[in-house]
Amino acid sequence: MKLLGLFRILTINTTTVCRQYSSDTVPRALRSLKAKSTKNTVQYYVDSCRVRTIGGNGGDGCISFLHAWCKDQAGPNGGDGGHGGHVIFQATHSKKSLNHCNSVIQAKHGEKGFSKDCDGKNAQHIIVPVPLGTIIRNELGQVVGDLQEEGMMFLAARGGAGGRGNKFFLTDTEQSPLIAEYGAEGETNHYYLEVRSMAHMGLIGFPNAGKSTLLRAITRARPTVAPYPFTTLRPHIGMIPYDDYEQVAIADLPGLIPGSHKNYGLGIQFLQHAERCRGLIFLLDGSDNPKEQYEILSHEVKQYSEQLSTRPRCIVVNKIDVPEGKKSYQELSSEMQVIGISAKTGNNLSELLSVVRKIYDSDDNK
Ligand SMILES: Nc1nc2c(ncn2[C@@H]2O[C@H](COP(=O)(O)OP(=O)(O)OP(=O)(O)O)[C@@H](O)[C@H]2O)c(=O)[nH]1
Ligand SMILES: [Mg+2]
Repeated sequence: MKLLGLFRILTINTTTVCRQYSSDTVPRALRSLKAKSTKNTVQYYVDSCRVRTIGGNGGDGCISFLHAWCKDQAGPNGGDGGHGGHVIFQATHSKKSLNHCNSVIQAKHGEKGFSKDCDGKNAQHIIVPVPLGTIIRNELGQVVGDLQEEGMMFLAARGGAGGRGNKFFLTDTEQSPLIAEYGAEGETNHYYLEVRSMAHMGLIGFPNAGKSTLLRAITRARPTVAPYPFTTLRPHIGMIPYDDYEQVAIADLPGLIPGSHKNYGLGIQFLQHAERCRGLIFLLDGSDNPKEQYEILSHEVKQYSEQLSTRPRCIVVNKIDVPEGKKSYQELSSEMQVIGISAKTGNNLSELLSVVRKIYDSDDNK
């Protein structure tokens, strides 16, 4: 019935609209009744940040004397203050970025001591989870921590010790001490945190070269693939399983363009994720002058770090399924050692995987 009613209304409306048009009046635009999405579509990926870590202060000791009904001056009974909490960074695989890291991390203070020998409560430590492979630098830029393994911890700021109450100062000669300690102040330190992904191989290439397509083809990672530049805005890591149960991690990094070292495009700062890699895969788009791409990419990597540019590398020409790709691959293979693949159709991926394994196994890079 309802449907029928709706149909009737629709038919009536069409006729009225036609009539309105004919009588030269402008139809009113309809507003959508559905509420607009309030979801924030902006993506953030923080892989380096500066934090101030503040340990909690210790609780003050207490000055107190016991007065019992049977003994008026039963002696001092002021308890000690509790210790302040520490701030600790702990490496965990469940975090991939530093988005959750606040710029100031303050631990709780210890509780003060109480009368009747009651000690104050120690404050809980604050444990901040950080991604595996986080590097911690002090204010001078020196590396003071490198959290490479699951569960590794770095003590960023110690909490202050609790002050002692007057009970502690009771001696043979001093039966009614009127002294107690203040709790110590917690440390305040500044650190720079920097995430360096724990991948064995890094994929470097121009935007749209097919890095994400290749990662999807050889691993179970699912980075977005699209025919426009800068689809990938943060590193993605996938694992290649080999039949001897060894797993090699590959990182898909955002694309580089000419002048990346001058912060063009997304810049070269994502190359910090390639710093731990044993080797680099230069993925060239076969359909768009791969030789020039290779020269630009080598230059950009060298601008970032001389040491990174000396890592073992394999040069891969992608998109050999299209005629231009195949042609430029044949031209380039006469000049240098390159592997021609098609990430989309899965052509020749096994050769690439065996070269990746050789680089992974090369002793001097372990
Ligand atoms: N014909 C063909 N197209 C490919 C191949 N590999 C990737 N593509 C296409 O190239 C386009 C870009 O692929 P992506 O994998 O998103 O490229 P990307 O290098 O990750 O790009 P960014 O994330 O922007 O840096 C997509 O439309 C893919 O379908 C290939 O082997 N052959
Ligand atoms: Mg991509």
